[in-house]
Amino acid sequence: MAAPLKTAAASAGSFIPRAVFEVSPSITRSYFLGHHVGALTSMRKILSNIGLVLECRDSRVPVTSTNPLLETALAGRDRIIVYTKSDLCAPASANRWMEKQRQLLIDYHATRSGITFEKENGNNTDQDSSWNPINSDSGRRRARKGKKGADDKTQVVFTDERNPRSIQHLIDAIKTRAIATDTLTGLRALVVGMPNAGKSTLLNALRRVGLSLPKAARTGSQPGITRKLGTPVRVIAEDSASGIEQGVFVVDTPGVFVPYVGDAAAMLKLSLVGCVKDGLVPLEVVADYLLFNLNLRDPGIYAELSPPTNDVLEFLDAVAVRTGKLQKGGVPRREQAADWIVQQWRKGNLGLFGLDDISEENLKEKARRERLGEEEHVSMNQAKKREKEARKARHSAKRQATEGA
Ligand SMILES: Nc1nc2c(ncn2[C@@H]2O[C@H](COP(=O)(O)OP(=O)(O)OP(=O)(O)O)[C@@H](O)[C@H]2O)c(=O)[nH]1
Ligand SMILES: [Mg+2]
Repeated sequence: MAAPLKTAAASAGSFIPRAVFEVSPSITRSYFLGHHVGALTSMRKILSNIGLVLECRDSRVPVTSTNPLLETALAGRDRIIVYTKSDLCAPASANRWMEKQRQLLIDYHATRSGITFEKENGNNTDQDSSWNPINSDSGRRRARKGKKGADDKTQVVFTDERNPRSIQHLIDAIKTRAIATDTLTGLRALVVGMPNAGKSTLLNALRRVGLSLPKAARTGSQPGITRKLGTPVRVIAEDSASGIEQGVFVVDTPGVFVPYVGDAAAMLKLSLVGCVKDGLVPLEVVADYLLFNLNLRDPGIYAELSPPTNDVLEFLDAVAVRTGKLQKGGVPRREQAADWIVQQWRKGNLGLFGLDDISEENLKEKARRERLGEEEHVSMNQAKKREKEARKARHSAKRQATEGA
């Protein structure tokens, strides 16, 4: 989601940001690890005991962090799509804009699952109701069955783990499912998603808000913290009076990446949000992509670190000097500076904005392509072949650079 911040020209005089980011097609676009494959296999094995899937996607890349592998592997199960880290998408003051973005995503998923929704009356700026999942009571009133045999299996919720209200709305949505589920053992939900999407944090938050219990899953800022499927953890107590027999349990899972990212720009986005291991795509390239995005919004965001620039080396040198990341003789440590600046953005210290362009036209076009089967799905063999070709291209570019030096 591209947050509505000041325009670059407004705060930087005559500075003109790059309109396009030139990304090398040979960057690594694969991060499919052994434990990703293992996790998929384990998930399939326990699927018959799972009544609900909580599919986490990062709100900063709500479309790019979709994993078709997971969608396919878990197809047919009731599902709630949880857009995590919504606090990092836009400042709290951009309430109306956020609500519009949410509505666009809700409409997109409704189109995908064959449900059409009536638009709400006017602008809903009420913070509390804006968190509502589409199948909450108010959401359900707006839902109408589509013509193509609608199913209402997909719900959409936005969470900020530090906002208990957003977590409570998810709990309410899960409770509705639990009441509708007739089970002697309690509803079991599987929390899935790309690496580092915030799955374990979500499980902990559900437990904290739902039961006032301490965290049960390990979390961390790098991908790959969870390596194995967890044991079921209770997040909602049994409440026979409300029809929730035995309560609700959530099973944490390792993040699963896709075999190959067809679009090089998407790989940059996933690298910037921390979905792949830092360094897989060179940090200076990731920092350059961040600089490109900062400049499109407002180079004033980094005014304390560097004058406005489109040159990443100039930028990193200025950051290194400002933050004391220098080798002997005052030579800037560019890689450290790149790492530092990327971490600052991830923490929300360099503007709150997302990277996918969530416009009505884009989402409609995406839904259309999906309907027609035009979205690219790369098989494992194709992925390996493409990665091999990219590796060759990287090596030959390196060789040419050394020969030319
Ligand atoms: N700002 C913000 N940070 C969050 C939120 N949820 C998770 N995080 C952070 O995102 C990072 C990843 O969280 P995890 O819960 O470990 O992610 P995961 O999906 O379990 O990651 P893997 O197990 O490695 O696949 C951590 O640094 C969390 O603190 C959120 O709602 N807001
Ligand atoms: Mg985890």
